[in-house]
Amino acid sequence: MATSKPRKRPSAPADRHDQGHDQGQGDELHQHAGGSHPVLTTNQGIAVADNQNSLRATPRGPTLLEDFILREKITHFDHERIPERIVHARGSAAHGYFELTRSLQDYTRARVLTEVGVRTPVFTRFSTVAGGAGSVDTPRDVRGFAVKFYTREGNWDLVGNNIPVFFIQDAIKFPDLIHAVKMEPDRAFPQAASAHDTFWDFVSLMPESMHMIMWAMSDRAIPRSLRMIEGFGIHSFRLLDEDGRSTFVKFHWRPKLGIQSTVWDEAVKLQGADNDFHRRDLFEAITGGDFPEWELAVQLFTEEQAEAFPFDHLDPTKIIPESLVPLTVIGRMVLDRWPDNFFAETEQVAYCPANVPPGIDFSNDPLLQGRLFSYLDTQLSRLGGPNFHQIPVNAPKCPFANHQRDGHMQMGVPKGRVAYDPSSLQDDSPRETVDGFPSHATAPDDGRKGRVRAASFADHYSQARMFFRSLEAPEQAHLASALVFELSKVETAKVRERTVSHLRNIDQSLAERVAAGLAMPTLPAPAPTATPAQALPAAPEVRVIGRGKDLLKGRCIGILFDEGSDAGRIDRLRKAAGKAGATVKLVAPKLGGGTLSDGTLLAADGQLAGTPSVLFDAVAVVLGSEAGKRLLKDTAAVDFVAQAWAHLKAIAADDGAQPLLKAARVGNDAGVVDADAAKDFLAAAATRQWAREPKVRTLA
Ligand code: HDE
Repeated sequence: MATSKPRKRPSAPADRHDQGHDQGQGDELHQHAGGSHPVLTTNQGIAVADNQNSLRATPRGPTLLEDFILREKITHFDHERIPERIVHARGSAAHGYFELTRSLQDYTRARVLTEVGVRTPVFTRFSTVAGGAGSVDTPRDVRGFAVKFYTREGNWDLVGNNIPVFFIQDAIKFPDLIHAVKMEPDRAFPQAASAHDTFWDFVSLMPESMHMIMWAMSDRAIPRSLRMIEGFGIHSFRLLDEDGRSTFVKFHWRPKLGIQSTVWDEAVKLQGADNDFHRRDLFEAITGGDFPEWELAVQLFTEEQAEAFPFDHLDPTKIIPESLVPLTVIGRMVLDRWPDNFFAETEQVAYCPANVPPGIDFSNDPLLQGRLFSYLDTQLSRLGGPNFHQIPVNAPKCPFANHQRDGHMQMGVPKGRVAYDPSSLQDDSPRETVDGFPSHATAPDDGRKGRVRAASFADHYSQARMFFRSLEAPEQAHLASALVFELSKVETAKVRERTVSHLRNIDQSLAERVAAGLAMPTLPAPAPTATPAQALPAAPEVRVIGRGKDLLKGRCIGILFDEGSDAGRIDRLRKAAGKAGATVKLVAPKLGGGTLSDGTLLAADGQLAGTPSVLFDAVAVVLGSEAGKRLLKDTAAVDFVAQAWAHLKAIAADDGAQPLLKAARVGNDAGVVDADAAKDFLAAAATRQWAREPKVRTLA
């Protein structure tokens, strides 16, 4: 109800919408009940005195249609959702900057790649591909890695993934691929999962997807953190120098924290423990001042070099091994600011691979060519019209001007009579640039039209084999087990068999392991192919193990304690872990924590029942003997330890925790240490205990 308290003049609110408004005018009328809050108004600027009750005919009578405050509020609410992205719907993003450390001026005139030391603002969005906007963060899936550089010469969008190849060679297959991987249309499940018939039916009929399948079934597709994934532009692009001479380029992002993955059982349990595991991790790191960072590296090569490659670099199912073209680091990206508003920024950001400044150009990769069309097209309907470039997160930060006018949600107020070109009536109307730079490579094409696939795109197995054979043994076992898991969800026997028939062309041992994991009575014949796999040198860069960094920075250690826990021990562990760069979170059966051995009260960050050990990279269990016995009756406590053991994590435990370790069937290895051996614990916590894996699960 309206208040009768004295009214004060409000101070200017940060989120005040002043657009199109003569500032200050009417402010004396917008006074409110006190304090420094702005006055609540309708979208028309009418002050609202009662935001609790709608207008009624009588206190218990009907609501009146004339209540424009209610109608406006509900109407706006009814339209709050926009269509989610058809792919990459679930994402998290952050602001930051890109700083060039090495000039590419010999190759390009794009200033973002030639001006060393200049910090270009960026907005970077990470995403899963298959799930809807409200799905989980940790399914087995490719991760999107899209960077918008607000360069001085206009926006450059490098819209990549965390895997350097793709499923298909031609954009015309994209709707089929996505229809096959998304939930099946009749039953509307599974959500955010490739483990179902339609996906495997499609890919097993598309041998070109086999290299990508190797990556997607590898540990790359179950990352520990978005801060620990690589990013790839995938396609070859071109760089153009001042004279229009072109060099091919592939872009790579490499995380400063190294690459790190989860184990599959952990990823599955994370889905229950925290739907937002990756989003929260990124949020906590950035808002806590621990800014994630990536190196940008390039592979540069000429047309002549490309012709000598044993594959076609225009085929997006191929990588260029680093042994062939090494990486050159040219800059770094730091993400240092979480968006102020998820919808306004992360949801409304619109990336498009066609957005390139002069000096960066496209190759003829047929997948890239299709993408150049798709993004603007989808955004017209997703964001409701042709003016979405005016949304702050999408607008260039350099001046921009043209004669495009009107349309839905036009936010600008163009002045003058001239909205065409050429014109002579207005001196300040925009004109074409006079620098004469061609902006497009001038390579001749032979001009024969046809719906054809180049013969150079025909080898579907060599790099798939190279990938599998380059992995470390535990990674190979994970990949084989992932295939067994996925195919075990496939109901149609012929689809399982057809998939294994491709595996035979990739690696016989892999096919045998998967067939055994599925208990197939006979091994299917190899899939027919005119282009059998060639033996290629190993490419160590595809591994995850060994390419991570044994760092505590970026990792999180959970300490489980309870009433009576040893105060000194907890304190020493916390200090040592903090000094080594890890985050520490305290877990107790009750959020209020407990009174420690020295009489101090320690509160927890998480309640045991809702804070399982999957949320941590390593755990310490510090319990007095009473609590140690008490917690034996709590499956959440037993699981806390058992899962840390099963997920190959370091465990530090004191005497009081030993009964719990016994109940959790924790064995002995270098990763299980005494709670007082902080140094050993932290060394073990910086990595995974791969040697333990055969003790804890049967892998294919
Ligand atoms: Fe995309 N993709 N894509 N894609 N893609 C979209 O654009 C598309 C492909 C990627 O955080 C859509 O605004 C086609 C490869 C990312 O907002 C859509 C083809 C790679 C994102 C679209 C591909 C990507 C998208 C959906 C095959 C890695 C999320 C919503 C020719 C290099 C960007 C939207 C963000 C989003 C089309 C294949 C990366 C429909 C047609 C290959 C990271 O336009």
